[in-house]
Amino acid sequence: FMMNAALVYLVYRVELYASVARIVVGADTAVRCLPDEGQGKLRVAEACEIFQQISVNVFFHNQDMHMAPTIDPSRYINLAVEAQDDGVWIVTLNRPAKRNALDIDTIEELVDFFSLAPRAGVRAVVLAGKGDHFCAGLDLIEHHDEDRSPADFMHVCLRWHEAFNKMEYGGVPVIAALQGAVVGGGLELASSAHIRVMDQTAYFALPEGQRGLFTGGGATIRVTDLVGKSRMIDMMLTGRVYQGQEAVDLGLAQYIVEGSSFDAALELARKTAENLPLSNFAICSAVSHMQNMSAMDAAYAEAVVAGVVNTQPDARARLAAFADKTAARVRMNK
Ligand code: 1HE
Repeated sequence: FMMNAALVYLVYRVELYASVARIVVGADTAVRCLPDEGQGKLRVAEACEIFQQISVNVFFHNQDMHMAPTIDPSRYINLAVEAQDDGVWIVTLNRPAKRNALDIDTIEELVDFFSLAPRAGVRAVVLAGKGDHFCAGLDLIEHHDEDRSPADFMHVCLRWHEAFNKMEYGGVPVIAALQGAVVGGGLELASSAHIRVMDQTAYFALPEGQRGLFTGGGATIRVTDLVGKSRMIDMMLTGRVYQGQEAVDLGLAQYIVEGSSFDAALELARKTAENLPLSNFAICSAVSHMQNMSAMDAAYAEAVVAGVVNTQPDARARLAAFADKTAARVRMNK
């Protein structure tokens, strides 16, 4: 019995280390991710799967599997956070009486949620605002009352960047559902989402110029990216408002709907959540990173990311379905 047990143990370790070698993950990461030896044997296929996941973590999250966090919706006050069955989460700015103006607590809650989301199994997020307006931007009353120093406000802005960068680069698809005012920092928030859906009431503006302010939440980067430098400067100088189809034509939103932008955003989020998480991770992280690189570096990084994503075991069933003609074909819209 002892001999057999030793043999099984030995084979088990050899199999595991073979798996480790196969995907080039450090042995200490591997050992920390193993089940207790007392818990029984691990088959090669399971070991490979675990290590494939570790490789994803090592490549993309640099996190230990056992540290995967959970999200506790009750911790949020200025946000309403709710999970759906299919891994779609709904995050709602929840200060309608203040037109969802972004005070520092709301920003901290956004940092918290979007820091956890990529490692907590969140497959897509609908970002919404409660009430008639998506978001009125910087909380001007808090800003007035705090009478901040330049250094203080620089740190406020850095927290905004932390939150919005987590959204844009986090790898989890974020679909913004827009209605009413999407202004100032509200537009900076919306432009950090990967998809924006507007209803007929939504309108976009940068009233900073009139308020004696300047954008501090990334509009100079993201809004300029959407509409171009000249239009962005015009919006800031004159307070010009864009709405309706014109806003879509300029790139401020990708969809405009007759009914509820929330319903449409939820539908898109559900569709998105059907993709493999690693594909979504690359789409919602790598594309943004690559925009910041030289073309040569971006092409190299693209090859590396495609090397990992396009060989993921989970994709094989989808490729097989295409090969055996059971997968849906890409067709024209009806
Ligand atoms: C606010 C804010 C706010 C409303 N901070 N409290 N953003 C702006 O310049 C937009 C300022 N807000 C507005 O133009 C309007 O409020 C809205 C078009 C968004 C909505 O209008 P309305 O008529 O529905 O609401 P209201 O009567 O103006 O405001 C209702 C309440 O929300 C009121 O509070 P109450 O306690 O007196 O009832 C408002 O004070 C409050 N409220 N907007 C604080 N923004 C990192 S830098 C970013 C720089 C910027 O974002 S600048 C752009 C700031």
